Amino acid sequence: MTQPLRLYELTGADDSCRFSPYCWRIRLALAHKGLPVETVAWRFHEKEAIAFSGQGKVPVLVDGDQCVSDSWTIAEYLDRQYPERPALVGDASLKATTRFINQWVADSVHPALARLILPDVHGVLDEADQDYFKRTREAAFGVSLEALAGQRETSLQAFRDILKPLRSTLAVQDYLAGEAPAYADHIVFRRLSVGADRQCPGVAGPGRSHHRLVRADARRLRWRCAPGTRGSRAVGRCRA
Ligand SMILES: N[C@@H](CCC(=O)N[C@@H](CS)C(=O)NCC(=O)O)C(=O)O
Repeated sequence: MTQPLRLYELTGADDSCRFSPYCWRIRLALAHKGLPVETVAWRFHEKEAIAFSGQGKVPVLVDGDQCVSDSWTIAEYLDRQYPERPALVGDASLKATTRFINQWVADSVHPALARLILPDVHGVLDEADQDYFKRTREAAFGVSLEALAGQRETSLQAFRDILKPLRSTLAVQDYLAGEAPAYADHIVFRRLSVGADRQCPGVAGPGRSHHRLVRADARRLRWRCAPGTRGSRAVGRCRA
């Protein structure tokens, strides 16, 4: 494999504001595998740019003549395609647990975090995306973005409560995957780091105590992934 892989990632009005946790977990997955990647900034209104993938969401990964979408499918693909490199979802037993974490994050952590950050995300989007984002997210959550902004304190407490099993687990073991980080950790870590991003200062995360958790996680992962994402520069390395 000589050609870098290509990863389509959601971005705000500013090209460097890449806030999608689904895309970031694939960045981490590629770094974990040590695979070079070129990222392509993608916005909600650019559906035709990823139409070749047969669906309308990112992340989309292009690897030579192969195209894969959906973060879980991409992680499985990378393990299948690059078995000689460090495993992401791993053997059958780790994979089963990782699938649960993937689902827990999608069903519980993501909606709770979304209620906190959607109003800010709307503010950092390209103008051409803002109406679509407001309409679809308000329909999905059954509440206006303005009302969500007014419920921040309640949403923050709910979010912290949801993270309790994560805090308890990481108090007694270094990684969700066991002795070394794997895809289970990548799924969760980037979800938590929303709002701790220097690239997206317009998106306020869950606050300082939460940032302490993120910093602790960053140390756990020995996070070395260079944040530079402007244009389609390659992603840095992650020594996890
Ligand atoms: N199950 C998918 C979810 C991906 C997803 O929801 N992506 C969002 C960005 S975070 C998206 O592309 N949304 C497009 C839209 O809402 O039109 C995965 O795990 O990759």
